[in-house]
Amino acid sequence: MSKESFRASLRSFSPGSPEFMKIFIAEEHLHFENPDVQVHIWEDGNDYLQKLGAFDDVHLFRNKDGLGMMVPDDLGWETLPKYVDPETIVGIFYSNRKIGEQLEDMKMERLLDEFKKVPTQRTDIINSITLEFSNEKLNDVFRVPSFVSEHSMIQKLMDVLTGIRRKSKKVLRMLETMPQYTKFLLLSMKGSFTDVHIDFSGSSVFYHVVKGQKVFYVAPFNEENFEIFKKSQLDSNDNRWIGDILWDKFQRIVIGEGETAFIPGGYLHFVFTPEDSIVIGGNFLMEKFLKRQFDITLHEESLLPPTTGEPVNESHMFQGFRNVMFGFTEFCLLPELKNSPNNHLLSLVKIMSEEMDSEIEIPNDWYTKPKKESIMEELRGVLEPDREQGEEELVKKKMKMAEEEDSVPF
Ligand SMILES: O=C(O)CCC(=O)C(=O)O
Ligand SMILES: [Fe+2]
Repeated sequence: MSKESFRASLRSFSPGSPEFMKIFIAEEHLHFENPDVQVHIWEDGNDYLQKLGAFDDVHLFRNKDGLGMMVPDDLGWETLPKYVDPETIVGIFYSNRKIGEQLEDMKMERLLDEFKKVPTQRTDIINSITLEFSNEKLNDVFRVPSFVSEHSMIQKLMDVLTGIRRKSKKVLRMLETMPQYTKFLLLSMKGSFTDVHIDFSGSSVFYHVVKGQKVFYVAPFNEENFEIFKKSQLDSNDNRWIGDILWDKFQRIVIGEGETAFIPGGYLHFVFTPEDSIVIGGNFLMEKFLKRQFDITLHEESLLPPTTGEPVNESHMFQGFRNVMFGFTEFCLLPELKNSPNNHLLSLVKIMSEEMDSEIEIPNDWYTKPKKESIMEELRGVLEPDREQGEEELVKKKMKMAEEEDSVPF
């Protein structure tokens, strides 16, 4: 059918529902093309830095050689119990059910049993995309692509903190509670559908298909797309599918077995799984996308209920994003700037000082308000050297801060 009738027929059903999927699957491969979206396809990961370039576009590596990523050769459906404790509780998502009836938890063992059923025996389509495997055996035999460890702001912060010889209580606490988002194991049944979203805090993504196949539909982060996305999420009266509203912006990308995709921060995407799939993927914050990471976080925070307490959809957020920004500023950005000032660092200072807010309190805050204020003050001092206090005063302030450091009640 024509694109317009395909679109129109999808409009009658809710995204991901069995009726929607029946239509979608028949023709999805024909109707999502946006020549403005660049997808670079590479044979392998050798010279990945050169290939990724400024990392403004999506990249697909047919083969993981050269990426510096380590994945066990025998990883598959039969060997999963060896790598993930069968007792581990896994968050799952019933892709075919109504919103409100989708989320559940189950043991890994049971989840794998569900995958053993042939598709015709299955009553539900299960998509499990939230298992972070740092605490599983898989962690010992997996290594993220070098690009991720080299560009992750969290990794940089971890490295600096780990290198501190006499660690204050605060530093130890930071290391213990550092957000971990680079290692997810995704198990998706054939027919799974993940609706249009932007990954939490505008984080960038690597996505390696171990078994099966995934189809991504991606639209770049730009003002227009982001505005439409925000509006559609905020307006509860508008129940049109955002995929329909932004239809022509999406480009379809097939990620086959053994292939690895890199997606820059902020890209809108939705995902269809044509075959049972095992994926290892992860999210990382990048200096390059600092501003949009703040913009997207602010939007996510605006969706939280206005009441205090635990936000309902907190699990979909980069928990501790603001902790990481203050930590990064204190331990990476400001010291680096003192050692070797350059324009890149100055541009980060400018964004940090505009976007960070000492008034915002988050669950498990690493920083007290006065400490946040003093970091903000230091940032302003960098931008407006006239404001900078005399050397003596600065030393005094630093000593006071150091004293405070160990008295922060965690
Ligand atoms: O594989 C999927 O179904 C969704 C992947 C994704 O976009 C995510 O986890 O953010
Ligand atoms: Fe995603």
